[in-house]
Amino acid sequence: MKIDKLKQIRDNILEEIKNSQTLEIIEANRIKFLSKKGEIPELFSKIREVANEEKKEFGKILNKLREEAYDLINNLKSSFNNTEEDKIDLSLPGRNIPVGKYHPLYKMRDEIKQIFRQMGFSVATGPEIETEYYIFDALNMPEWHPARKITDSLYVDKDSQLLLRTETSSVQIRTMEKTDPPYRIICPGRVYRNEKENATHTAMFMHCEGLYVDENVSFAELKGTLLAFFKVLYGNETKVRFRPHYFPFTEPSAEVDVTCFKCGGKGCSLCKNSGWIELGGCGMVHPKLLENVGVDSEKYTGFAFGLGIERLTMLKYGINDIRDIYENDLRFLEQF
Ligand code: FA5
Repeated sequence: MKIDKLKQIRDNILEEIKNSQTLEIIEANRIKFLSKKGEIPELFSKIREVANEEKKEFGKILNKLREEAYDLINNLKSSFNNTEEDKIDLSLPGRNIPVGKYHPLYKMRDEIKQIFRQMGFSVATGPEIETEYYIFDALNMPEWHPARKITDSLYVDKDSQLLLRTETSSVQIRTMEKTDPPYRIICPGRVYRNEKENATHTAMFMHCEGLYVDENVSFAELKGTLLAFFKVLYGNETKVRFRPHYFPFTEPSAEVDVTCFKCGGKGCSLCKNSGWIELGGCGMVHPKLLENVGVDSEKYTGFAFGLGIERLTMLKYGINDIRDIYENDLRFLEQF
């Protein structure tokens, strides 16, 4: 074979490779020209037929052709990868990334904090695992009180008297121990009770306790504070009733009810036909509690209250079953 003929074959091969339009054609040309039985190795076998004085140049041209063909194919392949497969299409609409929302229970907790802050209360917190002292003894709970039993409370360890707090009143005691009066605090937080669950009760729920202790604090101020709170939360038309009750830590004591949101007060299964839903307990701080923490009960008086945040949430958003709040069903949560 003559050198001129080889040069012509070389130009044709390189031209054909350059014209490869798709990845499949590039691969087909690689096999056609560079594989073991491909056209370029085939040309190497023709060296035998070349005149002796041209053999050297023939070999040089062939080696260069093999190199060029190899580089060309590799470059074409990588340019195809960049332009076809990894290409970013800027005209495509963006993907919707779902954004989380604030849980209705926490919305309510923050609203409660906001309302009481405006009335001059500050927020106090404390541990969820408590000793019997802070849950029962300091709160004037008699030895016989059913809440002390494991059937009512969830003990971490009965022997060491450690239990999950059943109310956040323990935070009130801890606060009064640390500082001198006056106190004006709310204590929102999780509490735990050994309860059977139903539409209005769960074993873990959120409490918001409040405490106001100063000179000459009266029951009228307690009523006024809670009434103002409920009116800001539910609107001016809200009706609240105070029912006499017994709590060991307050005297006198009352339970606070608000008109049932489901039946509007007519009576239904949710409110057990009473027309009212119980939202909390309250009363004037028992003098023994003040003495337990070294506060002069002759000089200071105070009121305390405890509200269930789930019940407040149910009333605000018309939720019929408290368990919906904890089931994390997106169809429920997305409504808020
Ligand atoms: C108490 O826990 C008293 N510590 C409240 C109190 C504080 C009275 C300060 C006086 C002075 P009670 O057990 O009733 O009270 O609970 C208060 C509120 O928590 C109830 O009115 C109700 O709204 C809510 N609650 C009680 N038990 C549950 C439960 N299992 N699931 C959901 N909410 C509950």
